[in-house]
Order: sequence, then structure tokens, then C-alpha cells
Amino acid sequence: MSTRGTGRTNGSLPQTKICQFKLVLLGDMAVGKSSLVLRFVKGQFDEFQETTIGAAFLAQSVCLDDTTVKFEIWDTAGQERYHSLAPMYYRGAQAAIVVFDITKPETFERAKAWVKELQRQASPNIVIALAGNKADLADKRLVEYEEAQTYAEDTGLLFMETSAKTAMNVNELFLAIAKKMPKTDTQNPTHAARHRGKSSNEIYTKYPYAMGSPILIPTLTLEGSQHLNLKLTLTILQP
Ligand SMILES: Nc1nc2c(ncn2[C@@H]2O[C@H](COP(=O)(O)OP(=O)(O)OP(=O)(O)O)[C@@H](O)[C@H]2O)c(=O)[nH]1
Ligand SMILES: [Mg+2]
Repeated sequence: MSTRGTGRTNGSLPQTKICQFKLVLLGDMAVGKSSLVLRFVKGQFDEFQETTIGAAFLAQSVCLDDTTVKFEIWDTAGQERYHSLAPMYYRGAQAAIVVFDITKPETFERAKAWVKELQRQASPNIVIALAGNKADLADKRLVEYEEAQTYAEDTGLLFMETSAKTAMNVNELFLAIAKKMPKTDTQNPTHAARHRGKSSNEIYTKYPYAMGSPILIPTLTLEGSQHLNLKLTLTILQP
């Protein structure tokens, strides 16, 4: 996470503080992960949303008082064959949404397994939210609200039932997560990247240089779409 622009200038209006967090969505296939992201980022819903291959990256911000919370969202693929890729996306994530489908009990069990994996292997203070999606299909419900809520309470998770289709609780879920995120400044590579005018989803690697010489910084640029593309560029800085 990183912040900038804190404080006031000459006693005038407060500047907006910007905090940035990596958030990952996990859950069984077809539970509606991509649909929740599409609803949150673009306000849209697609009945024929295609299954995700690998992972997709999108960004969206929410405003909280004097703070803009920007989420860098990794929407993972739920198909079992992509399971081994998941650590790549939840590693370093400050927040996770684990999604299940309220009409499919097996997806609730899968969600519990994801929560266990996150608790064992993700960052120790990751904020985890559980989303019982497809709440619009209440007549086909097979996971009771109380059951999921009790599990979430016992496990220390945020919990909401959502519907990507009707937009129920979608913004509210991201907002609730944003409220739980720490708003303190931490210097990290993404912070440095933004100050060099680069997009925030870049990974900078340290590179030795001699005083007075140009500094070459190999930069891995992550460009998110349906597929994950990696591009290697060289950033040249004069000291
Ligand atoms: N009724 C209803 N359908 C939904 C909802 N959310 C998603 N769907 C539908 O469920 C199907 C799967 O949605 P996706 O968003 O692709 O699910 P996913 O979890 O991203 O699936 P993978 O990418 O395969 O892991 C699509 O046909 C969506 O239109 C919802 O809230 N209500
Ligand atoms: Mg998807």
C-alpha cells in the first residue's frame, strides 16, 4: 500500500490522500468473480460472461472522506487447472474476496478451503471478505445466510451476500474492505513507481550504478486483460 498528498496546504482545503492496495478474488469457477469485478469497475453485467483464463487485472477506486482507496484487482480463474497459479496473485495482496454461489453448497466448501489457504500462506494481516454471490437467485438458495455468517464470524471475515446481476452489495463490499484497510504511509516499490510518473502496477528491481552514470532499471510491466502479459522495458534515469 502507498499513500501520497497527505496534509493541508496553507490552511486551505485538505488534499486527498491516496492509498493503493492489491486485492485478489478467489473462488470456484462460475461463482461470479469476474461479474462482481465487472459490476464494481464498469457498472455492467453480462449473462454470458466468459470463464477467466489465467487471471485478469483491473483497477478501481473508492472514496472515503479525505482518502481515495485504489484497488488493484486480480480476478483469478476458478477452474481447478489454474489453482497452482493462485499464490502468484494472492502473494503480497492486502485484501481478498473469496466468492461462493449461494445456490451451490460445494462452492461454499471450496470457499472455506481458499480461506484456509490464505490464512496459511498469504500475508498475515490480509483482510479477507466472503461474498455469497447470486443472491438474486434466492428461490434456488442452498446455502443459508446464517450458516455463512456464522462461519465468517468464527473465522474473522467480513461477510456479505451480493448479486453482480442486480448490483446488490457490490459497491458496499468493496467499501467495507476499504474501511478496514490501514491508511498509514508505507514506502514500497509501487509508491516509488508512481513518483516516477509510471503506472503503479510495475515492479522495479534494484540495479547497481556508478555515481554520475545513467541508472538503468529493468522494469517488469504487468498489463492486465484476460491474459497476463509480461513486458520487459528499461527505464533510464539520470542521477
Ligand atoms: N443470476 C446471477 N448470475 C450471475 C451472477 N454473477 C455471475 N452470474 C453468472 O454466472 C456465470 C459465471 O460468472 P463469472 O463471473 O464468469 O464467474 P467466475 O467466478 O469469474 O468464473 P471463472 O472465471 O470460470 O472462475 C455467468 O453466466 C454470469 O452471468 C449473479 O449475481 N446472479
Ligand atoms: Mg472469471
